[in-house]
Amino acid sequence: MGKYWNEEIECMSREDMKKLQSERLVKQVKHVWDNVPYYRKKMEEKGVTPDDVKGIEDLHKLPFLTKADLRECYPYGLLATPLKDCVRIQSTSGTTGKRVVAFYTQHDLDLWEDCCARAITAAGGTDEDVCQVCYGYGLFTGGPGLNGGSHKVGCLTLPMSSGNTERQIQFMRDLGSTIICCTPSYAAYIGETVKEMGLTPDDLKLKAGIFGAEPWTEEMRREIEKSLGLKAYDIYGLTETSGPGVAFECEEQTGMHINEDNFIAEIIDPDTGEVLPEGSKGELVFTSITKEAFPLLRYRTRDICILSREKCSCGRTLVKMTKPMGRSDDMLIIKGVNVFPSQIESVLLKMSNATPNYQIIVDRVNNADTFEIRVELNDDMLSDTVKSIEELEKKISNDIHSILGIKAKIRLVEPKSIPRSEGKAVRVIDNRKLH
Ligand code: DLL
Repeated sequence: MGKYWNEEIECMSREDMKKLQSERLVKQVKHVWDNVPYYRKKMEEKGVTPDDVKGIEDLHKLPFLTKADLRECYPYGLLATPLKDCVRIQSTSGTTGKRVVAFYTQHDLDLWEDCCARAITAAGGTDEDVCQVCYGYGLFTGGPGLNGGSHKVGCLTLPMSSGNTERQIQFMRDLGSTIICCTPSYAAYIGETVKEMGLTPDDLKLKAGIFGAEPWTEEMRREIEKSLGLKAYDIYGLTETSGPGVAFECEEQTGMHINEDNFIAEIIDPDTGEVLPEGSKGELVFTSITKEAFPLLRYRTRDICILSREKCSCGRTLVKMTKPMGRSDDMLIIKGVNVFPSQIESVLLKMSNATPNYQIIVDRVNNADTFEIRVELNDDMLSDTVKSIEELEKKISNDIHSILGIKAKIRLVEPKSIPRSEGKAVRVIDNRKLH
């Protein structure tokens, strides 16, 4: 088995790739126009018809699609094939309101798994490997995506899902796992547990890790590589465009190659929507040109990054994206869960004795996220008993937990102690040094 999963595509000349993308885009625009009334309306509003799109040079004429469109169309409004042709649904990790649901035909699943197979192959995976998948399985795309990719490559696949860390390590030792796939924070935790169990990386056979779904630093990469004795590869993706495998890292470890035969990437100015020249930092926008069931045209990811076409030593010609450097909306990813400050605000606003003055403080201690919410009491509460203040703390904590699925440390603070702002309120203090 070679070092590429699909050499023809991964090392294709720019000219040929442009041609392929153009052909697929023209077909996709027609497919969407014919089958998704919501999209046709958006295009009509912008005065564009499929005839106006003759190749990727016309991509900029199409309207953007955002998460708000997806919410509005929930659940079936953007479906481009008959429901009977769909075989799978996956969903985002956000836990409130309307989730984003993505649909897949068998062909869509095939292409998605193929993207993951490219990532595993780029990390050195072959049919000789034992691949332990410890991303969550279920609606989250991490487990199912890498599981499918691992099968394609022919690895012996361990569908572990996350959690039960000692058992993970036991299996790793008993079955000689050589590749592990999970979030970087979970990888770091596994590394710590290995040490606590009195083991060293020499007791394991791991050679590669495929880590993504959340931001992580180069420092964290080195730490994980040391604690588990492997080479750590980044992987990127989002539910809306399929899941993991939209982009993957090669041995050079300097950014992720985007699977351009399936996704056209653009960088735009998040404020004006203007397409930025190559090398600029801006919001990543994807157009899926091969998806049948849930094809998104010009979908705004909100992830901020830079694209680069510099020659890569691995031989791949696929454009590379840097690690996402933040988001253009206010979404935080805490302990792997998507959190919008507005969700916290709405919990607080439902309580009569808490004020909407709050601050979210996020940090990373020993590679695990910490999550604290400071809430200002109103003046009336000051005269209350300690017991009733404790009760309020508990109530906020429980409500936040039931909405987000993760626990926050609640700290009630004195009236007027949270700094006021004359411009935008600083709701979030993110001390995680991720970039
Ligand atoms: O996180 C898909 C995935 C699973 C990717 C497993 C990689 C591995 P969502 O839950 O829809 O999908 O979250 C997508 O997560 O817009 C980014 O903000 C963030 N994200 C994903 N991968 C990375 C990464 C999956 N490698 C959102 N580095 C995206 C930084 C990442 N952020």
